[in-house]
Amino acid sequence: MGYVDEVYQMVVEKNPSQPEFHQAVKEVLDSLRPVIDANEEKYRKEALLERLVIPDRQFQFRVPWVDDKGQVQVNTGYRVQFNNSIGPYKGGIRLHPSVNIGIIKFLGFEQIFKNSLTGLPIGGGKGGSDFDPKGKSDREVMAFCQSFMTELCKYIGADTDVPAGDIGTGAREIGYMFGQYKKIKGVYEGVLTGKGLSYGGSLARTEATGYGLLYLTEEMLKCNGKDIKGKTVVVSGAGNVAIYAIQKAQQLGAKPVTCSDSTGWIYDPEGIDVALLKEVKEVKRARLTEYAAQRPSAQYHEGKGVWTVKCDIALPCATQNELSLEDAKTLVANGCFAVAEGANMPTTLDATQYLQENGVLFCPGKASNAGGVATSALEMSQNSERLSWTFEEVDSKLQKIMVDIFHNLDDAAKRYGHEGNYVMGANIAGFEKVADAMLAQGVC
Ligand code: NDP
Ligand code: 2IT
Repeated sequence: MGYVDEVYQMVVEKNPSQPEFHQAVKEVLDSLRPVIDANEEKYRKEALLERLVIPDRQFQFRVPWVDDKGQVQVNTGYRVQFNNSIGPYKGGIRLHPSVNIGIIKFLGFEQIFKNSLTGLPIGGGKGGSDFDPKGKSDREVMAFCQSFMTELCKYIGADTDVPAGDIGTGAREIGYMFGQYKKIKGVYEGVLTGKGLSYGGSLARTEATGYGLLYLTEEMLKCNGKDIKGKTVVVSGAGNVAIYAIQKAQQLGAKPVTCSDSTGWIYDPEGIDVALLKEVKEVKRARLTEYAAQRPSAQYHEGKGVWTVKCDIALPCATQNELSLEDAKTLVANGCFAVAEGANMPTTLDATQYLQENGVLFCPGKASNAGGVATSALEMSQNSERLSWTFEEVDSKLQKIMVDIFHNLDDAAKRYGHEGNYVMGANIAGFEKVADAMLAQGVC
Protein backbone atom coordinates (compact mmCIF):
# COMPACT_ATOMS: atom_id res chain seq x y z
CA MET A 1 0.00 0.00 0.00
CA GLY A 2 1.26 3.49 -0.80
CA TYR A 3 2.13 5.97 1.95
CA VAL A 4 -1.00 8.09 1.38
CA ASP A 5 -3.34 5.09 1.67
CA GLU A 6 -1.56 3.79 4.77
CA VAL A 7 -1.90 7.12 6.55
CA TYR A 8 -5.53 7.51 5.53
CA GLN A 9 -6.32 4.02 6.83
CA MET A 10 -4.56 4.84 10.11
CA VAL A 11 -6.68 8.01 10.44
CA VAL A 12 -9.91 6.06 9.93
CA GLU A 13 -8.91 3.32 12.38
CA LYS A 14 -7.64 5.62 15.11
CA ASN A 15 -10.48 8.15 14.86
CA PRO A 16 -13.70 6.12 14.74
CA SER A 17 -17.03 7.94 14.39
CA GLN A 18 -15.43 11.07 12.94
CA PRO A 19 -16.69 10.98 9.33
CA GLU A 20 -16.14 14.69 8.64
CA PHE A 21 -12.53 14.43 9.79
CA HIS A 22 -11.99 11.38 7.56
CA GLN A 23 -13.53 13.28 4.63
CA ALA A 24 -11.29 16.34 5.10
CA VAL A 25 -8.18 14.17 5.39
CA LYS A 26 -9.16 12.12 2.34
CA GLU A 27 -9.64 15.20 0.19
CA VAL A 28 -6.26 16.63 1.16
CA LEU A 29 -4.26 13.39 0.98
CA ASP A 30 -5.75 12.38 -2.38
CA SER A 31 -4.74 15.77 -3.79
CA LEU A 32 -1.23 15.43 -2.45
CA ARG A 33 -0.50 12.11 -4.17
CA PRO A 34 1.75 13.58 -6.90
CA VAL A 35 3.80 15.50 -4.31
CA ILE A 36 4.02 12.55 -1.92
CA ASP A 37 4.89 10.10 -4.69
CA ALA A 38 7.77 12.33 -5.75
CA ASN A 39 9.13 12.47 -2.18
CA GLU A 40 7.85 9.23 -0.68
CA GLU A 41 11.08 7.92 0.84
CA LYS A 42 11.97 11.18 2.56
CA TYR A 43 8.45 11.90 3.83
CA ARG A 44 8.01 8.35 5.14
CA LYS A 45 11.30 8.51 7.03
CA GLU A 46 10.24 11.81 8.54
CA ALA A 47 6.70 10.48 9.24
CA LEU A 48 5.58 13.79 7.78
CA LEU A 49 2.01 12.77 7.02
CA GLU A 50 1.48 11.14 10.43
CA ARG A 51 2.69 14.37 12.04
CA LEU A 52 0.32 16.35 9.81
CA VAL A 53 -2.87 14.38 10.53
CA ILE A 54 -2.38 14.05 14.30
CA PRO A 55 -3.07 17.34 16.10
CA ASP A 56 -0.36 18.82 18.31
CA ARG A 57 -2.90 18.61 21.14
CA GLN A 58 -6.64 18.75 21.79
CA PHE A 59 -8.56 19.98 24.81
CA GLN A 60 -12.04 18.95 25.87
CA PHE A 61 -13.71 20.51 28.88
CA ARG A 62 -16.93 20.95 30.83
CA VAL A 63 -18.74 24.28 30.43
CA PRO A 64 -21.29 24.78 33.23
CA TRP A 65 -23.48 27.89 33.24
CA VAL A 66 -26.75 29.05 34.82
CA ASP A 67 -29.80 29.72 32.64
CA ASP A 68 -32.45 32.42 33.23
CA LYS A 69 -34.55 30.04 35.32
CA GLY A 70 -31.68 29.36 37.70
CA GLN A 71 -31.07 25.91 36.23
CA VAL A 72 -27.45 24.81 35.77
CA GLN A 73 -26.72 23.76 32.19
CA VAL A 74 -23.65 21.82 31.08
CA ASN A 75 -22.05 21.91 27.62
CA THR A 76 -18.83 20.46 26.25
CA GLY A 77 -16.06 22.78 25.04
CA TYR A 78 -13.24 21.91 22.61
CA ARG A 79 -10.04 23.43 21.29
CA VAL A 80 -7.84 21.55 18.86
CA GLN A 81 -4.36 22.98 18.31
CA PHE A 82 -3.49 21.24 15.08
CA ASN A 83 -0.27 22.61 13.66
CA ASN A 84 1.82 25.69 14.53
CA SER A 85 4.74 25.23 12.18
CA ILE A 86 4.18 28.53 10.35
CA GLY A 87 2.64 30.63 13.15
CA PRO A 88 0.47 30.62 16.27
CA TYR A 89 -2.63 28.40 16.08
CA LYS A 90 -5.45 30.36 14.49
CA GLY A 91 -9.05 29.43 13.80
CA GLY A 92 -12.60 30.10 14.84
CA ILE A 93 -14.93 28.88 17.57
CA ARG A 94 -18.10 27.15 16.42
CA LEU A 95 -21.16 27.22 18.69
CA HIS A 96 -23.77 24.81 17.34
CA PRO A 97 -25.57 21.76 18.79
CA SER A 98 -23.96 19.53 16.12
CA VAL A 99 -20.42 20.24 17.37
CA ASN A 100 -18.31 17.24 18.43
CA ILE A 101 -14.59 16.47 18.40
CA GLY A 102 -14.71 15.10 14.83
CA ILE A 103 -16.22 18.33 13.49
CA ILE A 104 -13.65 20.45 15.30
CA LYS A 105 -10.84 18.24 13.99
CA PHE A 106 -12.04 18.48 10.39
CA LEU A 107 -12.20 22.25 10.72
CA GLY A 108 -8.80 22.47 12.42
CA PHE A 109 -7.20 20.27 9.77
CA GLU A 110 -8.62 22.38 6.92
CA GLN A 111 -7.43 25.49 8.71
CA ILE A 112 -3.75 24.41 8.47
CA PHE A 113 -3.81 24.61 4.66
CA LYS A 114 -6.15 27.60 4.46
CA ASN A 115 -3.96 29.64 6.77
CA SER A 116 -0.87 28.66 4.82
CA LEU A 117 -2.55 29.78 1.57
CA THR A 118 -3.12 33.29 2.98
CA GLY A 119 0.67 33.80 2.90
CA LEU A 120 0.49 35.11 6.48
CA PRO A 121 2.20 33.57 9.54
CA ILE A 122 -0.67 31.62 11.12
CA GLY A 123 -0.96 27.97 12.10
CA GLY A 124 -4.09 25.82 12.20
CA GLY A 125 -6.54 25.37 15.08
CA LYS A 126 -10.26 25.31 15.81
CA GLY A 127 -12.59 25.24 18.79
CA GLY A 128 -16.21 25.21 19.74
CA SER A 129 -19.00 23.81 21.81
CA ASP A 130 -22.35 22.07 21.43
CA PHE A 131 -23.95 25.17 23.00
CA ASP A 132 -26.76 26.65 20.88
CA PRO A 133 -26.91 30.47 21.10
CA LYS A 134 -30.25 30.46 19.27
CA GLY A 135 -33.16 31.44 21.46
CA LYS A 136 -30.92 32.28 24.44
CA SER A 137 -31.02 35.64 26.19
CA ASP A 138 -27.96 37.91 26.09
CA ARG A 139 -27.33 37.09 29.74
CA GLU A 140 -27.39 33.35 29.06
CA VAL A 141 -24.99 33.78 26.12
CA MET A 142 -22.70 35.82 28.38
CA ALA A 143 -22.84 33.19 31.13
CA PHE A 144 -21.88 30.49 28.64
CA CYS A 145 -19.08 32.55 27.04
CA GLN A 146 -17.58 33.44 30.41
CA SER A 147 -17.58 29.83 31.56
CA PHE A 148 -16.15 28.68 28.22
CA MET A 149 -13.32 31.22 28.44
CA THR A 150 -12.63 30.45 32.12
CA GLU A 151 -11.23 27.13 30.90
CA LEU A 152 -10.06 28.10 27.40
CA CYS A 153 -7.90 30.98 28.69
CA LYS A 154 -5.39 28.45 30.03
CA TYR A 155 -4.46 27.34 26.54
CA ILE A 156 -4.55 30.48 24.37
CA GLY A 157 -2.65 33.77 24.02
CA ALA A 158 -1.73 36.37 21.41
CA ASP A 159 1.45 34.44 20.48
CA THR A 160 0.10 30.96 21.20
CA ASP A 161 -3.40 30.44 19.87
CA VAL A 162 -5.81 33.12 18.66
CA PRO A 163 -9.48 32.06 18.29
CA ALA A 164 -12.16 33.97 16.35
CA GLY A 165 -15.75 33.60 15.13
CA ASP A 166 -17.41 30.80 13.17
CA ILE A 167 -20.99 29.46 13.08
CA GLY A 168 -22.86 30.85 16.09
CA THR A 169 -19.95 33.03 17.23
CA GLY A 170 -20.18 36.67 16.18
CA ALA A 171 -19.23 40.03 17.65
CA ARG A 172 -21.42 39.55 20.75
CA GLU A 173 -19.82 36.25 21.74
CA ILE A 174 -16.27 37.44 20.96
CA GLY A 175 -16.91 40.50 23.19
CA TYR A 176 -17.99 38.39 26.18
CA MET A 177 -15.07 36.01 25.69
CA PHE A 178 -12.53 38.84 25.39
CA GLY A 179 -13.87 40.45 28.57
CA GLN A 180 -13.48 37.23 30.53
CA TYR A 181 -9.97 36.54 29.18
CA LYS A 182 -8.87 40.03 30.22
CA LYS A 183 -10.44 39.66 33.65
CA ILE A 184 -8.76 36.35 34.42
CA LYS A 185 -5.37 36.93 32.82
CA GLY A 186 -5.10 40.68 33.49
CA VAL A 187 -3.53 41.10 30.05
CA TYR A 188 -4.87 43.32 27.27
CA GLU A 189 -3.73 41.59 24.12
CA GLY A 190 -5.00 40.47 20.74
CA VAL A 191 -5.96 37.02 21.96
CA LEU A 192 -9.12 36.90 19.84
CA THR A 193 -9.96 38.37 16.45
CA GLY A 194 -13.29 39.61 15.19
CA LYS A 195 -13.32 42.02 18.15
CA GLY A 196 -15.50 45.14 18.26
CA LEU A 197 -13.98 48.30 16.78
CA SER A 198 -13.85 50.03 20.19
CA TYR A 199 -11.52 47.40 21.67
CA GLY A 200 -9.04 46.37 19.00
CA GLY A 201 -11.13 44.95 16.19
CA SER A 202 -10.22 45.52 12.56
CA LEU A 203 -12.34 47.39 10.07
CA ALA A 204 -13.53 45.04 7.30
CA ARG A 205 -13.19 41.85 9.40
CA THR A 206 -17.00 41.52 9.53
CA GLU A 207 -17.19 41.71 5.74
CA ALA A 208 -13.96 39.86 5.01
CA THR A 209 -15.03 36.25 4.39
CA GLY A 210 -17.92 37.14 2.08
CA TYR A 211 -16.01 39.90 0.30
CA GLY A 212 -12.94 37.69 -0.08
CA LEU A 213 -15.08 34.92 -1.55
CA LEU A 214 -16.25 37.29 -4.27
CA TYR A 215 -12.78 38.73 -4.93
CA LEU A 216 -11.48 35.22 -5.55
CA THR A 217 -14.53 34.20 -7.59
CA GLU A 218 -14.16 37.27 -9.78
CA GLU A 219 -10.49 36.46 -10.41
CA MET A 220 -11.24 32.79 -11.13
CA LEU A 221 -13.87 33.82 -13.67
CA LYS A 222 -11.62 36.45 -15.23
CA CYS A 223 -8.80 33.93 -15.70
CA ASN A 224 -11.27 31.62 -17.42
CA GLY A 225 -12.53 34.29 -19.82
CA LYS A 226 -15.74 35.05 -17.96
CA ASP A 227 -17.18 38.14 -16.32
CA ILE A 228 -19.14 38.13 -13.06
CA LYS A 229 -21.24 41.12 -14.15
CA GLY A 230 -24.86 40.30 -14.89
CA LYS A 231 -24.59 36.72 -13.60
CA THR A 232 -27.27 35.08 -11.46
CA VAL A 233 -25.87 33.83 -8.17
CA VAL A 234 -27.38 31.31 -5.80
CA VAL A 235 -26.21 31.59 -2.18
CA SER A 236 -26.98 29.33 0.79
CA GLY A 237 -26.83 30.51 4.40
CA ALA A 238 -27.96 33.80 5.87
CA GLY A 239 -25.18 34.41 8.37
CA ASN A 240 -21.95 36.38 8.37
CA VAL A 241 -20.42 34.80 5.27
CA ALA A 242 -23.62 34.70 3.18
CA ILE A 243 -24.68 38.29 3.93
CA TYR A 244 -21.39 39.87 2.86
CA ALA A 245 -21.02 37.53 -0.11
CA ILE A 246 -24.43 38.73 -1.31
CA GLN A 247 -23.47 42.36 -0.71
CA LYS A 248 -20.18 42.13 -2.63
CA ALA A 249 -21.77 40.11 -5.45
CA GLN A 250 -24.20 43.00 -5.93
CA GLN A 251 -21.39 45.57 -5.82
CA LEU A 252 -19.63 43.62 -8.59
CA GLY A 253 -22.76 43.72 -10.75
CA ALA A 254 -24.03 40.17 -10.19
CA LYS A 255 -27.52 39.25 -9.01
CA PRO A 256 -27.81 36.99 -5.93
CA VAL A 257 -31.35 35.62 -5.75
CA THR A 258 -31.37 33.19 -2.79
CA CYS A 259 -30.35 32.73 0.83
CA SER A 260 -31.26 30.10 3.44
CA ASP A 261 -31.18 29.24 7.11
CA SER A 262 -31.66 25.98 8.98
CA THR A 263 -35.45 26.08 8.61
CA GLY A 264 -36.06 27.37 5.09
CA TRP A 265 -34.94 29.38 2.08
CA ILE A 266 -35.76 32.48 0.09
CA TYR A 267 -36.03 32.90 -3.66
CA ASP A 268 -36.14 36.57 -4.52
CA PRO A 269 -36.08 36.99 -8.31
CA GLU A 270 -35.56 40.75 -7.99
CA GLY A 271 -32.34 40.15 -6.05
CA ILE A 272 -31.82 39.85 -2.30
CA ASP A 273 -32.43 43.06 -0.34
CA VAL A 274 -29.25 43.11 1.79
CA ALA A 275 -30.42 45.88 4.12
CA LEU A 276 -33.54 43.89 4.96
CA LEU A 277 -31.57 40.63 5.35
CA LYS A 278 -29.18 42.36 7.77
CA GLU A 279 -32.08 43.79 9.75
CA VAL A 280 -33.72 40.34 10.03
CA LYS A 281 -30.54 38.36 10.82
CA GLU A 282 -28.07 40.76 12.48
CA VAL A 283 -30.45 42.97 14.43
CA LYS A 284 -33.58 40.91 15.13
CA ARG A 285 -31.89 37.47 15.00
CA ALA A 286 -35.13 36.29 13.39
CA ARG A 287 -36.09 33.57 10.87
CA LEU A 288 -36.24 34.14 7.10
CA THR A 289 -40.04 34.11 7.22
CA GLU A 290 -39.62 37.64 8.54
CA TYR A 291 -37.72 38.61 5.36
CA ALA A 292 -40.49 37.17 3.17
CA ALA A 293 -43.15 38.95 5.21
CA GLN A 294 -41.55 42.32 4.42
CA ARG A 295 -40.55 41.72 0.80
CA PRO A 296 -43.37 41.18 -1.73
CA SER A 297 -41.04 39.79 -4.45
CA ALA A 298 -39.67 37.04 -2.17
CA GLN A 299 -40.90 33.46 -2.00
CA TYR A 300 -40.24 31.51 1.21
CA HIS A 301 -39.93 27.70 1.15
CA GLU A 302 -39.52 25.35 4.08
CA GLY A 303 -36.52 22.99 4.16
CA LYS A 304 -33.64 22.81 1.65
CA GLY A 305 -33.82 23.93 -1.97
CA VAL A 306 -31.54 26.78 -3.09
CA TRP A 307 -29.61 24.51 -5.50
CA THR A 308 -32.79 23.92 -7.53
CA VAL A 309 -32.83 27.56 -8.62
CA LYS A 310 -31.36 28.18 -12.09
CA CYS A 311 -28.07 30.06 -11.79
CA ASP A 312 -24.66 30.79 -13.31
CA ILE A 313 -22.71 30.71 -10.05
CA ALA A 314 -23.36 28.85 -6.78
CA LEU A 315 -21.86 29.94 -3.46
CA PRO A 316 -22.52 27.53 -0.58
CA CYS A 317 -22.09 29.63 2.59
CA ALA A 318 -23.88 27.69 5.37
CA THR A 319 -22.27 24.48 6.58
CA GLN A 320 -20.49 21.20 5.74
CA ASN A 321 -21.95 18.71 3.24
CA GLU A 322 -24.88 20.96 2.30
CA LEU A 323 -24.31 20.43 -1.44
CA SER A 324 -24.81 16.75 -2.38
CA LEU A 325 -24.28 14.81 -5.60
CA GLU A 326 -27.98 15.23 -6.37
CA ASP A 327 -27.64 19.00 -5.93
CA ALA A 328 -24.54 19.04 -8.14
CA LYS A 329 -26.45 17.26 -10.91
CA THR A 330 -29.25 19.82 -10.68
CA LEU A 331 -26.79 22.72 -10.83
CA VAL A 332 -25.06 21.31 -13.91
CA ALA A 333 -28.38 20.56 -15.62
CA ASN A 334 -29.41 24.17 -14.97
CA GLY A 335 -26.26 25.60 -16.57
CA CYS A 336 -24.26 26.60 -13.48
CA PHE A 337 -20.61 27.07 -14.51
CA ALA A 338 -18.86 28.05 -11.24
CA VAL A 339 -19.02 26.96 -7.61
CA ALA A 340 -16.92 28.67 -4.94
CA GLU A 341 -17.23 27.54 -1.33
CA GLY A 342 -17.86 30.18 1.33
CA ALA A 343 -18.45 27.57 4.01
CA ASN A 344 -15.96 24.92 5.12
CA MET A 345 -16.36 21.67 3.14
CA PRO A 346 -19.96 22.39 2.04
CA THR A 347 -19.67 20.15 -1.03
CA THR A 348 -19.55 16.37 -0.60
CA LEU A 349 -16.63 14.56 -2.25
CA ASP A 350 -18.81 12.90 -4.91
CA ALA A 351 -20.50 16.23 -5.70
CA THR A 352 -17.11 17.93 -6.07
CA GLN A 353 -15.97 15.22 -8.46
CA TYR A 354 -19.17 15.49 -10.49
CA LEU A 355 -18.85 19.27 -10.80
CA GLN A 356 -15.21 19.03 -11.88
CA GLU A 357 -15.92 16.28 -14.39
CA ASN A 358 -18.68 18.39 -15.90
CA GLY A 359 -16.46 21.40 -16.48
CA VAL A 360 -17.70 23.52 -13.59
CA LEU A 361 -15.03 25.86 -12.18
CA PHE A 362 -14.77 24.70 -8.56
CA CYS A 363 -12.87 26.50 -5.81
CA PRO A 364 -12.58 24.77 -2.41
CA GLY A 365 -13.36 26.66 0.78
CA LYS A 366 -9.84 26.53 2.13
CA ALA A 367 -8.93 28.95 -0.67
CA SER A 368 -12.14 30.84 -1.38
CA ASN A 369 -13.16 31.51 2.24
CA ALA A 370 -9.63 32.33 3.43
CA GLY A 371 -10.38 36.07 3.42
CA GLY A 372 -11.85 35.83 6.91
CA VAL A 373 -8.83 34.35 8.59
CA ALA A 374 -6.49 36.47 6.45
CA THR A 375 -8.18 39.60 7.78
CA SER A 376 -7.97 38.13 11.28
CA ALA A 377 -4.21 37.97 10.74
CA LEU A 378 -4.32 41.62 9.65
CA GLU A 379 -6.18 42.35 12.91
CA MET A 380 -3.35 40.62 14.79
CA SER A 381 -0.81 42.83 12.99
CA GLN A 382 -2.74 45.97 13.91
CA ASN A 383 -3.00 44.83 17.54
CA SER A 384 0.76 44.18 17.67
CA GLU A 385 1.65 47.62 16.37
CA ARG A 386 -1.18 49.22 18.42
CA LEU A 387 -2.56 50.96 15.36
CA SER A 388 -5.75 50.69 13.30
CA TRP A 389 -5.81 50.77 9.56
CA THR A 390 -8.61 52.33 7.48
CA PHE A 391 -11.33 50.22 5.87
CA GLU A 392 -9.83 50.90 2.45
CA GLU A 393 -6.36 49.79 3.58
CA VAL A 394 -7.62 46.49 4.97
CA ASP A 395 -9.98 45.89 2.06
CA SER A 396 -7.26 46.47 -0.54
CA LYS A 397 -4.89 44.10 1.30
CA LEU A 398 -7.71 41.53 1.39
CA GLN A 399 -8.29 41.89 -2.34
CA LYS A 400 -4.62 41.34 -3.10
CA ILE A 401 -4.46 38.31 -0.79
CA MET A 402 -7.44 36.66 -2.52
CA VAL A 403 -6.09 37.32 -6.02
CA ASP A 404 -2.68 35.95 -4.96
CA ILE A 405 -4.31 32.84 -3.44
CA PHE A 406 -6.07 32.11 -6.72
CA HIS A 407 -2.85 32.45 -8.74
CA ASN A 408 -0.92 30.29 -6.25
CA LEU A 409 -3.36 27.44 -6.49
CA ASP A 410 -3.73 27.84 -10.24
CA ASP A 411 0.08 27.66 -10.60
CA ALA A 412 0.38 24.66 -8.26
CA ALA A 413 -2.26 22.75 -10.24
CA LYS A 414 -0.41 23.53 -13.49
CA ARG A 415 2.98 22.55 -12.03
CA TYR A 416 1.66 19.07 -11.30
CA GLY A 417 -0.10 18.67 -14.66
CA HIS A 418 -3.65 19.15 -13.35
CA GLU A 419 -4.53 22.54 -14.81
CA GLY A 420 -7.92 23.78 -13.66
CA ASN A 421 -8.12 21.37 -10.71
CA TYR A 422 -8.27 24.02 -7.99
CA VAL A 423 -8.85 21.47 -5.21
CA MET A 424 -5.51 19.90 -6.00
CA GLY A 425 -3.87 23.28 -6.47
CA ALA A 426 -5.11 24.58 -3.11
CA ASN A 427 -4.09 21.49 -1.19
CA ILE A 428 -0.65 21.31 -2.80
CA ALA A 429 0.09 25.04 -2.43
CA GLY A 430 -1.10 25.02 1.20
CA PHE A 431 0.87 21.87 2.00
CA GLU A 432 4.19 22.91 0.45
CA LYS A 433 4.84 25.77 2.86
CA VAL A 434 3.77 23.80 5.94
CA ALA A 435 5.81 20.74 4.93
CA ASP A 436 8.87 22.87 4.32
CA ALA A 437 8.53 24.52 7.76
CA MET A 438 7.94 21.18 9.51
CA LEU A 439 11.00 19.58 7.92
CA ALA A 440 13.16 22.62 8.71
CA GLN A 441 12.13 22.52 12.38
CA GLY A 442 13.13 18.90 12.93
CA VAL A 443 11.25 16.18 14.76
CA CYS A 444 8.71 17.95 16.97
P1 NDP B 1 -23.29 32.12 10.96
O1 NDP B 1 -23.60 31.47 12.24
O2 NDP B 1 -23.18 33.59 10.89
O3 NDP B 1 -24.33 31.67 9.84
C1 NDP B 1 -24.50 30.34 9.50
C2 NDP B 1 -25.66 30.23 8.52
O4 NDP B 1 -25.74 28.91 8.02
C3 NDP B 1 -26.99 30.54 9.16
O5 NDP B 1 -27.85 31.07 8.20
C4 NDP B 1 -27.45 29.16 9.62
O6 NDP B 1 -28.85 29.05 9.77
C5 NDP B 1 -26.96 28.29 8.50
N1 NDP B 1 -26.62 26.97 9.05
C6 NDP B 1 -25.68 26.68 9.95
N2 NDP B 1 -25.67 25.38 10.25
C7 NDP B 1 -26.63 24.84 9.51
C8 NDP B 1 -27.09 23.54 9.38
N3 NDP B 1 -26.57 22.51 10.07
N4 NDP B 1 -28.10 23.32 8.51
C9 NDP B 1 -28.62 24.35 7.80
N5 NDP B 1 -28.23 25.62 7.89
C10 NDP B 1 -27.23 25.86 8.74
O7 NDP B 1 -21.93 31.44 10.45
P2 NDP B 1 -20.90 31.96 9.36
O8 NDP B 1 -21.62 32.66 8.27
O9 NDP B 1 -19.79 32.61 10.06
O10 NDP B 1 -20.31 30.57 8.81
C11 NDP B 1 -20.87 29.90 7.68
C12 NDP B 1 -19.84 28.92 7.13
O11 NDP B 1 -18.67 29.65 6.73
C13 NDP B 1 -19.34 27.86 8.09
O12 NDP B 1 -19.03 26.69 7.38
C14 NDP B 1 -18.05 28.47 8.63
O13 NDP B 1 -17.18 27.48 9.11
C15 NDP B 1 -17.52 29.12 7.37
N6 NDP B 1 -16.54 30.20 7.54
C16 NDP B 1 -16.80 31.27 8.34
C17 NDP B 1 -15.87 32.28 8.43
C18 NDP B 1 -16.11 33.52 9.23
O14 NDP B 1 -15.27 34.40 9.19
N7 NDP B 1 -17.23 33.65 9.92
C19 NDP B 1 -14.58 32.21 7.73
C20 NDP B 1 -14.45 31.07 6.85
C21 NDP B 1 -15.42 30.11 6.80
P3 NDP B 1 -29.47 29.14 11.26
O15 NDP B 1 -29.16 30.52 11.73
O16 NDP B 1 -30.91 28.85 11.08
O17 NDP B 1 -28.75 28.08 12.05
O1 2IT C 1 -13.13 29.00 9.10
C1 2IT C 1 -12.51 30.06 9.28
O2 2IT C 1 -11.53 30.37 8.61
C2 2IT C 1 -13.01 30.98 10.31
N1 2IT C 1 -14.01 30.69 10.94
C3 2IT C 1 -12.26 32.25 10.61
C4 2IT C 1 -11.10 31.98 11.51
C5 2IT C 1 -10.37 33.20 12.00
O3 2IT C 1 -9.44 32.99 12.81
O4 2IT C 1 -10.67 34.33 11.61
